[in-house]
Amino acid sequence: MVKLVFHSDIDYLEDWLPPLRRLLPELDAKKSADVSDPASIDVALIWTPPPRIEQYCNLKAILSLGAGVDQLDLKKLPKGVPLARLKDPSLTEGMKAYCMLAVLRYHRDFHIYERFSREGGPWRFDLPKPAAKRRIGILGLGELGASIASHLASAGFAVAGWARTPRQIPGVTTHHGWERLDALAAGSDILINLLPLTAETEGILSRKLFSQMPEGSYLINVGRGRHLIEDDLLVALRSGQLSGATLDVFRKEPLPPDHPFWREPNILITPHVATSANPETAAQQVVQNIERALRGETLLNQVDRDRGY
Ligand code: NDP
Ligand code: OXD
Repeated sequence: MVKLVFHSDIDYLEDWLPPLRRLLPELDAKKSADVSDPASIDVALIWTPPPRIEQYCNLKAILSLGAGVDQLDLKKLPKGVPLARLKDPSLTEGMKAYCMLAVLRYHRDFHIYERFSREGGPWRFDLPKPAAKRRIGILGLGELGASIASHLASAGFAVAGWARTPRQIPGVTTHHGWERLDALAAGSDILINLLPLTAETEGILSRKLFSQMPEGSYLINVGRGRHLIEDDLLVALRSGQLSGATLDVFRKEPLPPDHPFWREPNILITPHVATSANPETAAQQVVQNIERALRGETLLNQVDRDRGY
């Protein structure tokens, strides 16, 4: 019998249990609220840490329910327990669709036609720009960023990306290191953030970065809310330095009803739905990692806890 604790306020054990049990019939999985003996638990499958995580003193692995792990607050997790994040085709497929939709909305001026439709006109248009003349910059070229970059490049856009270390992606111009961030920003008519939240990347979407982007450009933030300095975005939008922002992630979620973003005309808000893992496919990686953890092996997609992603 393998004992697993499940903890999340956005995912349901009822969705995960059938595909997990199909692959691992001897699994005994409980929600954190139903665990009476934390010391008996082998593995944690969690979005955020369960209450009293320090009492789960025999954990062999912590498995994130997300691609990101910052929400687990790495410093507070028990030391020495390996941590893995999710990589799954369902996550990539959802993010590709979201980013393509958000890019096309700006590229084909739908954000302007939405306003004209609400306001009763005018009947006015600009001729569409060819995709090859629309420069898309992507911060983060990992599992998601690299796929989104290739997807947009194959749709004809001029795509560039930025990572920490050198990356090669056919059809995509790549930059790496802080000294190349200005070049990426200066060539981004639309900038997509797909970085993990770490001590280094927190606050990267700032006045400084916006001032390096072309006047009238757009931001799409699907990374994390703490990548963005919120007041700097409002200043950039109100001055016209940026023309619009599509935001899926926020410092505080749900976004409070009195937050100024709700009333900013050039911000489109989505409630952290850019993508999510489908338990039917992602269960395979979870079970492989449970088996690896029990054998004392390195996990698939194991997180470097010092690096933060
Ligand atoms: P990966 O870990 O696969 O990729 C991270 C990328 O960011 C890598 O290319 C990495 O560079 C780069 N990076 C990290 N730190 C730096 C730095 N200091 N400077 C420059 N580049 C850096 O992550 P994923 O692609 O799987 O996911 C990215 C993020 O997307 C997640 O962490 C999560 O926050 C967010 N996300 C949001 C979702 C939503 O619904 N809104 C859903 C899923 C994920 P290198 O290649 O050199 O290591
Ligand atoms: C994730 C997310 O990190 O949904 O997977 O944000």
